[in-house]
Amino acid sequence: MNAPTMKGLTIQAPSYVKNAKLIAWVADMAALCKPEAIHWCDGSKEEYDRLCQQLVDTGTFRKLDPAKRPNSFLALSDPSDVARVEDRTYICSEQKENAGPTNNWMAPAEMRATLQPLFDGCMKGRTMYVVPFSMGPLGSPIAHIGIELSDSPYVAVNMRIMTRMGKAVYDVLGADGDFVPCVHTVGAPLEPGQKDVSWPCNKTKYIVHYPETREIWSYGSGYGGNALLGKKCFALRIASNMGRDEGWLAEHMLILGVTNPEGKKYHVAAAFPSACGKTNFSMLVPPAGFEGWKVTTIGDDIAWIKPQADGTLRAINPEAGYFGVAPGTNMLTNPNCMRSLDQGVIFTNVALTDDGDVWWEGMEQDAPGKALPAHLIDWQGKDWTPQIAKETGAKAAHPNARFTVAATNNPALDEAWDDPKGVTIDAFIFGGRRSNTVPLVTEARNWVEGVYMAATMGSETTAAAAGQQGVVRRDPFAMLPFMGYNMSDYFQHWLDLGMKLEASGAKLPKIYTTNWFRKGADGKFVWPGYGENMRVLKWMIDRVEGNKTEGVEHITGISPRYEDLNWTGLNFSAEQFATVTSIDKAAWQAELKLHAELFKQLEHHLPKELPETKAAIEQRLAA
Ligand code: SAT
Ligand code: MN
Repeated sequence: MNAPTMKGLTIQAPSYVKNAKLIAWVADMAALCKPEAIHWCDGSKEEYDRLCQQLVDTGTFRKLDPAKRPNSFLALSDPSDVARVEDRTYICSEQKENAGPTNNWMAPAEMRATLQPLFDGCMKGRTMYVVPFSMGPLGSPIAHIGIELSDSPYVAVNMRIMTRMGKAVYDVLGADGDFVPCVHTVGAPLEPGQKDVSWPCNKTKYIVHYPETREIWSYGSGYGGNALLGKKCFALRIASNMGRDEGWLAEHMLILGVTNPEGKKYHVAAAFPSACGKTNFSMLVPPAGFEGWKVTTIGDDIAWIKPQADGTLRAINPEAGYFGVAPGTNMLTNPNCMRSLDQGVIFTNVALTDDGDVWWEGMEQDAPGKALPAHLIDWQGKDWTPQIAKETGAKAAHPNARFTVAATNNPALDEAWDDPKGVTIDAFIFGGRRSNTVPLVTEARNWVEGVYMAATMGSETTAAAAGQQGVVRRDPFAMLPFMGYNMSDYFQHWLDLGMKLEASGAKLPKIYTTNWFRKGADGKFVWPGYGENMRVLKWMIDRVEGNKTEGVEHITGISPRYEDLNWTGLNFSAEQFATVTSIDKAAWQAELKLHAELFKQLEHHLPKELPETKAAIEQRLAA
């Protein structure tokens, strides 16, 4: 039964693959995509090493100097394939309203008809990798299984780092277990004798989700968020649909553990948009003045959160690795991350040094005396010198250059990071990137006010997505690019969950908003950020612990006064504090107009609690 054949191609599944539905699906996809061969990934170290060597041989990878960066590789992408493509990303629900006004939509039948000719023969001359993966600890009641079919060995090796990938997944899947089918192609079939390029991709791109049938189809890109389908496509867009139907949450959130000097441990889940410091915050090193405090990482990008019978919320990190932004990472901004990158890393689109190591802008801010490298190969494979950079502004690393690294490389990894039960969430943080208006930190007075603040969050766009950078857009819950259904229904889902937990008599997690990014009159960031964010985190934790510290109420919630934060070890004046916390009435009036615009756009199914909360803010503003 394990060997249906298709046009001379034998779908010879390994004997440990018992799932008939899976085998039939692989056969169907092979018949459609017409790969030259099929490779069933077992997830072993040998397989990983073999595929990496193959990527070196074909020119996709360069092996870095093993003395400087053991077991590490650099991939330089096609210059057109460097970020997520939001305008090519679709939620193809049966009803347009279920995708909602924030998503691109096409009717499933129409999309299938569009994709059919693109996928027909798309893997010619290539190997189709069958990549079995678990999002979440294998067998965890919160975890789910996916199978990605991809013609990219780069995807296969990245998936081994980013997920629990390999043979053991089939034991959990069994003969009739369920999985999310994920099909990925770079969309670059090879004719007989045609030489491959180092980063195959296609100008045409489609990142397609069918929420009702829980399928993912990705065409034309080899880049992370478009191609590693366990991440945004499954763990957020498809999983948000599962969560809505089953009463749980799939969120664009890091999860950290924070232990106070008394030894009491708390867990915080924090949503920031892409490339706004989730990895840094999740690996935060408490600064001087915070002796006895400890921060540990459970996850750096995605949280799956399930309410329990006792009214608590339990969260897991569905991923097993970090796909983080390299530029700006250094021993000052994120020492734990730098140490994570010592070995076993896949770098994408950073620069190559002449001695076989990697470099990126902002790598050595801790060594101000240190000169720029005299020569590099930049992310486009071109010569780079400080002189060229000065003349042309050329960046050595792409601003969205990434590293892929196993969570187990992280010296601050939480001992419960792989616990199938997950951890109990005590507080949520929502943080946008805003040069003005939004204060450093605000505590919501209640769940509804917290949902309002998250729903109306704005953030300046970053290089994580193709398109214009630095423009403020509404990014509700930092989920705008990742929401798998109607945004207003998602707000309702959050409100319903809060009501349910409250009714069970449970203590609800507190909800905070933060903004590390306010700028002064000189256009520079005022708040030092990074490890210093511990000062804000401590205030939150002390508030969670029975309002051990004070704050002051204002139009959108409660914020600390200068004297409410611990300033030991940092020179930060009351004036500077005022610059990052002041509430400018005119700015907030303008801000509320933008909330009104958002609510107009999301009017279908918008929960009435949101405009009610807005009205209350307006009243306070007018008072
Ligand atoms: O590029 S990814 O989607 O993998 C990362 C991100 O944008 O958050
Ligand atoms: Mn992300």
